[in-house]
Amino acid sequence: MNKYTPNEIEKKWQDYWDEHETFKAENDSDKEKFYALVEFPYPSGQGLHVGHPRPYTALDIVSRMKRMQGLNVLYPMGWDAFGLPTENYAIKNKIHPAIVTKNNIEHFKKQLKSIGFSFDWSREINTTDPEYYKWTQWIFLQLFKHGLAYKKEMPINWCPSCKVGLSNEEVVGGNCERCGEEVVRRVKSQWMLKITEYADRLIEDLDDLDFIDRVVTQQKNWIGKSEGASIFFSLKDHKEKLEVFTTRPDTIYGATYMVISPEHPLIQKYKDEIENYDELNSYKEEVEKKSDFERTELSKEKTGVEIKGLKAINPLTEKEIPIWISDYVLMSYGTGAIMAVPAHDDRDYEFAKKFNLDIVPVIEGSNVSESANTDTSTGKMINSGILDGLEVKKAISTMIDYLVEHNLGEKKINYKLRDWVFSRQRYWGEPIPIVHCEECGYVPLSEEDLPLLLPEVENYEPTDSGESPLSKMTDWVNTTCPKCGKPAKRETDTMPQWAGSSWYFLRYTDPHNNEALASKDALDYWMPVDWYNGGMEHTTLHLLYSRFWHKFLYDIGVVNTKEPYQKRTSHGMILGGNNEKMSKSRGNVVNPDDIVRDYGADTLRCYEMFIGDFEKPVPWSENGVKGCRRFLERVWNLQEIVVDGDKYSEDLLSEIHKSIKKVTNDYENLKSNTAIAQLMSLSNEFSDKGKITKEDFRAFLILLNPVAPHITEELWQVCDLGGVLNEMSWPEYNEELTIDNKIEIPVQFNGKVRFTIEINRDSLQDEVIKIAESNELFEKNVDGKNVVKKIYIPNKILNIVVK
Ligand code: ANZ
Ligand code: ZN
Repeated sequence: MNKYTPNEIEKKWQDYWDEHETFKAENDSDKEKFYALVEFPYPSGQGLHVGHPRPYTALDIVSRMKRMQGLNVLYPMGWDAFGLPTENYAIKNKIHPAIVTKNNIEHFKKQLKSIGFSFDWSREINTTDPEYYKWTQWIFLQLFKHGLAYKKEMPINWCPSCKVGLSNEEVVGGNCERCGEEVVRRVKSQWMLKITEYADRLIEDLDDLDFIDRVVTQQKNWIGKSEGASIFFSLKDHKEKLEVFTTRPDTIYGATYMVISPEHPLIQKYKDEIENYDELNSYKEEVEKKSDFERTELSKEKTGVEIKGLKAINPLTEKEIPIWISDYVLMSYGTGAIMAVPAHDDRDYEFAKKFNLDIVPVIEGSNVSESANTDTSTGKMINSGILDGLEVKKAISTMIDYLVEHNLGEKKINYKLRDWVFSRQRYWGEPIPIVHCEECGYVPLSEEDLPLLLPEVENYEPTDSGESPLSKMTDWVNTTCPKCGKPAKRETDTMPQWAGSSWYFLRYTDPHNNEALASKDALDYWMPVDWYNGGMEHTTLHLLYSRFWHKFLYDIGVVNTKEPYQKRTSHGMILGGNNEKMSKSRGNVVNPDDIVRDYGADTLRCYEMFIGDFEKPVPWSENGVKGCRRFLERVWNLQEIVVDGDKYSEDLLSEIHKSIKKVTNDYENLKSNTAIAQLMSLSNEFSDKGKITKEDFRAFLILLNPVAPHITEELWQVCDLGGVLNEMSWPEYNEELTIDNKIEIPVQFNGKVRFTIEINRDSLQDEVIKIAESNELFEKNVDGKNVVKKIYIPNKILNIVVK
């Protein structure tokens, strides 16, 4: 027997698969399809990380199994290659970002190939390829033509270090998601996409999908649908109404003051009447430096200024109440104004305490100040005029009816979701195919002029004014208006990183199409993606954005499914050995190349699947890697005990059928860890027995193949098992043979379980009683009394009645 030499074997089979296009998916096929998708990587300069292979292996296992089950499987890979790190690297090292990208992709691809994933490489895509981004631009034009892309002066989140505008999603805890720098606000004219128009559908259509619960919850929370009412408060001595949004119209009798956002237009409008305008203005200037996150943090000390010279009237109590400005009310949510109910809202309570404002409880026993009960969702209304005595729920609907009837307000639904800021003032992104003409405004390029290529620039540095580097390219910027032919200027902002990934799964179905983003036939056949696995960090960004684009493409008849992905799962992170996130600075990074070199790709794959529950984060362990290598060594040695025989060994029959059932189900449910444990146990039985038939070994190798594709192919060949493994069919099991013949049943005495016995399934009553009586605990429990009854419920329980 030869030694197990993964480096030789693995290369050999990878070349074989390449040469035979083993994993090529067919577009014109009568077979049932299965589309498995993993998030395509950003080809960074660091190369592959051991975190990448975890999800890739998990769906590789599913893909390999499904192929052997007779399905036409599409399992593609590509590159999400526009983005800041590449641009920053290009700036620093004075290399064109396209070249940096090309080099990084080469490196990534080599690494991925060395791990033996069954990707269909003939469908590789790259978002920075003009043949690809032509269609990203095409989709943008459709959005524009349908009124879903518009330009707006927006206070945006600005990262002073990256010199780039960030979407809310890219601001984490008030800091830039990429570099960690504190984000400030800045007003810029930005391209926006109207994702809010799809808010309801993005929530409702989740019901028909097979997404894991935490993804569904996070998406719903992010969209943040809240139902309530708009209420109009009058300004004293004016016709003006101040509109607020509240989810609790029932608490209106407790509204003792109002708070408006420091940016609220009311202040400008009544500038002349307001006595302390300067004070308000300087407060506003302070506030503008803060992010929304900081402003609304619960624990923060409350600040604010009362507006002198303006008062509001509570429409129900008809009392005159003060109006304040405070940073905790955001201009970007609801109407930018609230009625403050300090007795039942934490922020209002702290604010009222600090500034000595009236606090009037309106729900019995659920005052914020009485910390014993702060649940305001139930209880009886008090101090509340027409609502007195009503339950909260009833009070809400009663108040809404009252407000509507008296023209004081209306039912209202609000969303936390904001429109998507779609411009970046950077070079390395898709150019936005729009021209600005003094006469015609924003004019789309004609579709024949796509792709609009990124021009070559000398310098990729963003300008200090925050304009894109493209703005310095006057030759490129100055153009003619596609509509009237007069001089016009090109848009110099580029698209954000999320653009290319918002539709890439469509391109995989037909990646070389020049006429359309993909052919109708290809889309009809392959969509939706049957199973998409990706990181939880992409739940509110990529996953939501791509669902939005897909729904739009559905509306305009480009795709035939409402949703892009039928099923969504997510993996836990692989941490460093010290349980911390792997990072260069912590010095705990493991390079997959080293593991492949020292132990082999099959060991890496096996270890990443055996390491723990797929959904949970888990620390890396070199010992665990060694354990998996030892397992594969034992598998390698099994070739010594294989003898001729085209049937399963009689005494392994049950164990093999059980393994087929368990492994098949486990793979299907992302439980490869327990599947591998089952195969370890089966291989032990094989070696204990000392002799197995070829058929025994065939079943075992096929089951292990999705996890360890190289060693299993090699053993198949070495043992002369016929053909090549990947062309075999997945083994079937016989349910009857998987059922354990031995079962345990409890024995009760006067209704209490005293011990259990092991019996053969379907034994006769007499045999069962005999076994029970022979147990030493039987006489002890009879305890000298008379046995008056013995009741046996087959395969379930034996009841003994003593008196
Ligand atoms: C009165 C009230 C009484 C409120 C009470 C809450 C509890 P969600 O669920 O997040 O939609 N609010 C409205 N607009 C706001 C803004 N621009 N900035 C800050 N807060 C704002 O929350 C809705 C509630 O948040 C609204 O209902 C309003 O306070 C506040 F016992 O009105 B409520
Ligand atoms: Zn024009």
